[in-house]
Amino acid sequence: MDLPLLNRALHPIPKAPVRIVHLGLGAFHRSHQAWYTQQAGDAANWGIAAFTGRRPDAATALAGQDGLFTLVERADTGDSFTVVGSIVEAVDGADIQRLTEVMAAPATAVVTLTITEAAYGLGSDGKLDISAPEVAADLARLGSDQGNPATPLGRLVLALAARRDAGAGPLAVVCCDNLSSNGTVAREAVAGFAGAWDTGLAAWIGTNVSFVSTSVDRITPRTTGEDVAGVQAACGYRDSSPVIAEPFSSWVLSGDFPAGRPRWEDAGALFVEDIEPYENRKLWLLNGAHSLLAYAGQLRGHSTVAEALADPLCMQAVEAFWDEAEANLSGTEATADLQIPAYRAALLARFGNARIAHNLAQIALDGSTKLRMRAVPVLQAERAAGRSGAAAALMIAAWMDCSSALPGFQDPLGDEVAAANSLAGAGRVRALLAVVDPALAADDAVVELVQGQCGRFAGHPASG
Ligand code: CS2
Repeated sequence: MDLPLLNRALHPIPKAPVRIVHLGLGAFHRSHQAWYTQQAGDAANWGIAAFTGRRPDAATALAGQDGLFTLVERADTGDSFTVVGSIVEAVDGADIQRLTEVMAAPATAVVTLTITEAAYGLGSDGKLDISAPEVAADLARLGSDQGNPATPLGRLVLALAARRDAGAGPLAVVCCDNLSSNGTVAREAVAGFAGAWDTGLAAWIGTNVSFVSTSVDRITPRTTGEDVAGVQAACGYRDSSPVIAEPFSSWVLSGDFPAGRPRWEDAGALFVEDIEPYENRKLWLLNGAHSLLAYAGQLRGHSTVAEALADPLCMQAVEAFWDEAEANLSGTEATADLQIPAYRAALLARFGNARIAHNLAQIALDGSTKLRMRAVPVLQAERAAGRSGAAAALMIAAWMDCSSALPGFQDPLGDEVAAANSLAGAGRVRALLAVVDPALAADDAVVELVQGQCGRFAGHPASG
């Protein structure tokens, strides 16, 4: 007998009015912001219109089940299942007409973004590169009124123009990508984009749009066919699009919401004045270890985070990197609140949850962008303190080794990476380092340090 498809008749979660627009409808948005919104005490007032980024099919699947999906919280002891209903519209990101309509509605108060680190189009100087081909193409489309923008930033800027034209008032843009000072990065990227198209719009954004910085956390591996079958067997309905996540979640936010926001604190979100220590803790300890495991682990023949962590060589590298990171997380007012030893212990347990098959290949994507947030600041801080930064350098070296050793290696700056890999010795290391951070590449001592760390995992496959 065919089981019914998940829908709002089966699961009567009322549809809240749209007050949040999300760009980048993927698994992480659903396990994180959509879940927090559903848990807020005033959830009935806050519906999300979520637009896809790279996967338009995600909208079709969700729209077919009224925006509902099952969140599978996967502990090492078992699964629990929650139906999430805060997404009330799931829309193809190319549907600019619907995007501009919802953004021009005065009820819309918040825009959340999970568009990936690489989508902010930052060059190695940390600024929007308006000459990047996809940005330039969007600017040409906007300038000539021919065709709709295709990048998330271009779409957001066009939608903000619609809001200005409608006189719909201020709102908050909440960046939920893993970047340091992500609110500031989003503001600069949006302002850079808008300014290159319409300076009046850039000025309007400057006074009407608040860019909120956040540190987001919830490990959310890709859903597999087995997961889909598991939900069907456990829940008695069909869900073509469940999301798997660890039970842990965290959201730290800092900034203004001029048109209001859901009471996310009811679900445990933390609102702080100074977000930097929280961001650094997350980006360096969690994401830094992830990238290190992604590169070192794949070189050692592992596929998942839990497998890599069980390899003493990888584990040792993670602990050494954490020691370096921790040395640079102390000394702030928030240090005591950060509870670094407990955080490190919790991370080991989270990474070790073998029921979460978190693929190293997925984490390894977009390395040059990610290393700028995860390895470079620790390396710089260590060297500024007169120490070597060898463990942070090892993460960068492992990325370099993967870039030449792993078939199908991908990077947003893939052409530069390939060109660098056609060189040899210190020249290769310097050119690869320049892809990540030109200032580091200009430092002979750092080039030598990183070169000395290359090959530490390659050629030493884990036994078994
Ligand atoms: C991971 C993150 O893929 C990656 O780069 O490090 O997606 C990580 O799982 C999340 O930030 C956890 O909150």
